[in-house]
Amino acid sequence: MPVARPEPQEPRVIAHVDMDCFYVQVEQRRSPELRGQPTAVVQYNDWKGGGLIAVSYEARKFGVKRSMRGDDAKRVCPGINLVQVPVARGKADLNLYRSAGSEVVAILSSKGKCERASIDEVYLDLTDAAKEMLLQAPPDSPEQIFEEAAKSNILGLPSDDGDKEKNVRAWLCRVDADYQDKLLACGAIIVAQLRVRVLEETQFTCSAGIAHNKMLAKLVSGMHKPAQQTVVPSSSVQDFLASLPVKKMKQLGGKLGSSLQDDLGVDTIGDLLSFTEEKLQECYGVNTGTWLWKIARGISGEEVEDRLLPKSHGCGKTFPGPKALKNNTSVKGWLDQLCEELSERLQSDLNQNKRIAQTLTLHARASKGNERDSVKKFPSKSCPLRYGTGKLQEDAMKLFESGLHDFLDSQNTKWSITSLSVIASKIFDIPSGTSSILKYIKGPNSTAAPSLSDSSSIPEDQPPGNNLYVTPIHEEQCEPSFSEKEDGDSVSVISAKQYPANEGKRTPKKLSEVKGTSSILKFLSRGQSTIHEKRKADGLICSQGPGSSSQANKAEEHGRSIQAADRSNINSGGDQSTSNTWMFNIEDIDPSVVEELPPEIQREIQGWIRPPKQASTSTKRRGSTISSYFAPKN
Ligand code: TTP
Ligand code: CA
Ligand code: CA
Repeated sequence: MPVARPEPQEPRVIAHVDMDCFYVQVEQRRSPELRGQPTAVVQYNDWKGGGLIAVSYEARKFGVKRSMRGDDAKRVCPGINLVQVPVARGKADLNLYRSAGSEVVAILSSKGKCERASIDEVYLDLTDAAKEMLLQAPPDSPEQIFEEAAKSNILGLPSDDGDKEKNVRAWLCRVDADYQDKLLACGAIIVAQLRVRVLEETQFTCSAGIAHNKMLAKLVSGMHKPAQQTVVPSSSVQDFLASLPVKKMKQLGGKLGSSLQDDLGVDTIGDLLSFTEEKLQECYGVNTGTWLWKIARGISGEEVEDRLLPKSHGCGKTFPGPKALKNNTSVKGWLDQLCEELSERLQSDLNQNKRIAQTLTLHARASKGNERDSVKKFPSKSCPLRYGTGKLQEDAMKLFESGLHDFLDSQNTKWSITSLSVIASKIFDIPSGTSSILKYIKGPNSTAAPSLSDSSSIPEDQPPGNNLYVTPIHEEQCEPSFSEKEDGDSVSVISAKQYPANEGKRTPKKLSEVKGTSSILKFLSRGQSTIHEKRKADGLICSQGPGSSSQANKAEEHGRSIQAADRSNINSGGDQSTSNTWMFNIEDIDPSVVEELPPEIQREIQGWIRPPKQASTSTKRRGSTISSYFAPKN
């Protein structure tokens, strides 16, 4: 459910930038003869010419749409060029598009905080840059307004008369404008400059929305496409929202939006204005009620996160119709392929960005028996992520088996899988200054102390996830994230998607008997063997995805922990859902063990330890371990 965040007091300048027909532009840069031509990128699947996933604006004029198959596109636009997405391991390989997106991000992030929101879009917080422009070189002469800025679309200004550009130039330089509009004008100029730089340096065009918050910027960035930008002055917000259909808002696309329409007769965001905050809270709860009340007024306090990298990695594939997978061998074959790719991407994230993922989740779509659309969903399953292709493959298969077991509910019936995906999430930066810990990632046999850069390349059989004791215990909240998912047959980029996962909690254990100077290695590897022991005993430590939360899982969420994501930002509580955290159970750190560790490790660990919170009695509840909860039912 959406949550209202307080609107910052100071006016902000936020932009949302989205690339135009992105995959097509990437292909047109590779093959310049396609420029200006009706072109579409089709997914890897030759049935009826493949499904279209990106369509050039020239082709759109003929009525070609993303939902079409290649053959249908050719019927409405015989001259269309169809380009197939690159293929690797029998599925789409999006690396080309991903790195093209990174080129753009590198440019856009030069003017302020930048949040990569999907493969082809970002949010920018340009408040400081706009303030600086207003102080140093405010726009004061309409004639000198840079041309791209003068082409802006300003909501509320007449757009269809012949004087549009003149009006825009005048608006950008208004001396009588209030401070907020002046900042917005500077923001519009900065975004226009950035867009020109993107074009010059990458050959890609993009469109943008510029407003005082993320919500409004996102709502208008696609309003004038391609290669244009739209500005939302505060004075135009009410008119704009008055006619905006509720379903246009990302968070209202589903059940909440339908309930607003069906139960309250709300069709546009503006219609919400006739309800008091109390009434909305009564209908939808305190948080969602307040959030609805605020969006009706164009208020949104959501911050632009400082994040240039994706929040998770994922790859998947669909198996439509006759391609459905019907036995463990074929599932394993595909999971192996998907995990191989995931492993490569995790390793390169680790090498390039020094980031580690904590959680592996498996999602599948399935049907059983003769039911075409089984009522019961295949449950998503998660477990702590172990690095190394072999381990990912092994764990993914166990997650699948566990999910299938629950899905079949002890029925001995035929089943078929129509989509599979593996996601690595809860990615966090290895804290800077953690080189001493990293030396030990190499594993118990490694006594050498490699440099940070050496040790960042983790050997396949020494997963940092286990050695470093990653013990995720919290359910992920719904929050916007840039998660990438590849799918060979219907390639989709998941953004603002949640993968709730209650993770397995390690059994608390005494470590005081662990002696010797290599005790951290024992300490760490001991944890690993504990996981293996439990895996053996219980089949698998895993947790279940959406819709399967239980008292037992909730109890896990309240387990005592300390976060060691960042030594300068340690706490033992707070909102852990919004930060990428690396969690230790406090019980796992035995002071006598710490004293025996090499001094640099002692310093690090002692810096993390804080007095624990009073343990909640709920954590002691019987059967509260994820593993016992998910032990196969007989
Ligand atoms: P979008 O930004 O949704 O679309 P687009 O960039 O192609 O076109 P527009 O100018 O309207 O923004 O998606 C970005 C890329 O992500 C798109 O080029 C292809 C890929 N994509 C998929 O593969 N599957 C999908 O379902 C969607 C929506 C996008
Ligand atoms: Ca786009
Ligand atoms: Ca997009």
